[in-house]
Amino acid sequence: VGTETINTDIVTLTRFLTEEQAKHKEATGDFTLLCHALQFSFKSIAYFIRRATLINLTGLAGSSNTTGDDQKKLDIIGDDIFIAAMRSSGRVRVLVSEEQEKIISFDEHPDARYAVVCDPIDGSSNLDAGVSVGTIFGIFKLEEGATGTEADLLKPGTELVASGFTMYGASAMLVITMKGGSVNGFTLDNALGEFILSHPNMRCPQSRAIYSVNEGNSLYWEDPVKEYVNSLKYPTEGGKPYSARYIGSMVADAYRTLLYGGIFAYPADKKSAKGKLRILYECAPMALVFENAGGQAIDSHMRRMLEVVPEHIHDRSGIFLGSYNEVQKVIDIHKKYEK
Ligand code: P6P
Repeated sequence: VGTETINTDIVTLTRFLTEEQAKHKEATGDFTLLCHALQFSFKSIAYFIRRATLINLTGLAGSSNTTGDDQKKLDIIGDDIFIAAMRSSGRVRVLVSEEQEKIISFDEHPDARYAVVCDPIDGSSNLDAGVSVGTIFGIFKLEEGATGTEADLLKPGTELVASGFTMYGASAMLVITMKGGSVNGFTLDNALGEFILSHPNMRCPQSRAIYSVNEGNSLYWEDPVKEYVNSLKYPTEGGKPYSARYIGSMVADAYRTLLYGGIFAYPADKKSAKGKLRILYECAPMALVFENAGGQAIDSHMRRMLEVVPEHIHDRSGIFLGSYNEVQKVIDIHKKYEK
């Protein structure tokens, strides 16, 4: 291979974060250190997921370790890794995890100014099937004087400082965006142990005839949702029907939608009046990514997802997100039902 084809100016996540920090003269470096702890947790989780498949399939290391502890489920391992990384960063005051009923306050770091919300391993029920699972995260900066109580965390996604998600597939992917910034994709080079910028400035296509929803819930859908989905499947103006793509793992469905375009929906319905997905660590972080990539994200009341305020840390919401024009179709159809 000629040397001219080898990229010797690789942008790692570490370099990207350093360059980002340099753009903000007032930056203390705390956010950068927090992101380094984040990326370490992603590398560790990626490692365990790769090994877990091997362990489960081949029984390597047996069902318990030398001290007789039960083999932890991956969600617990992922959660433990994430909590340890956030705690040891010394930059996080409080953490919300899908795996933890209550908030986790790091009282040993009373001056830390960041709050992190996360789903350490979203979609973990799909793990045995080899489906991509991932971590979804959001970062808030606490108000001056806030001590990181639950009330400090009931914020709209518009106050997110950054958010993103990872996808632990053949090679781990990380998609991250800062408030008012672009969306950047990084691929984990397992040999280097570095996330490499592979998808700079990701833009969600404005339209795409792909819809991603669990049609197994259609019995429970409200009329506007039924009319909307039927308009894609049985087009009246002579267009071709949309393609259906549903993986059942939010990070995988979201990543495909970000890359190819289309729409992902988990509507609130008669069975789940508030929807299934959690506002703080699934809907809001994803909504920030899609808005920063030129897409849209709304809830089942057609409100901008980023403006929805959770009533409690595990509060849920319906969500439609993806290509700007595809989400607009949902809004237009719902308008017909407004009283
Ligand atoms: P359903 C996975 O359990 C999850 O939380 C998301 O990752 C995914 O989008 C959704 O639930 C799938 O839910 O009801 O279609 O299986």
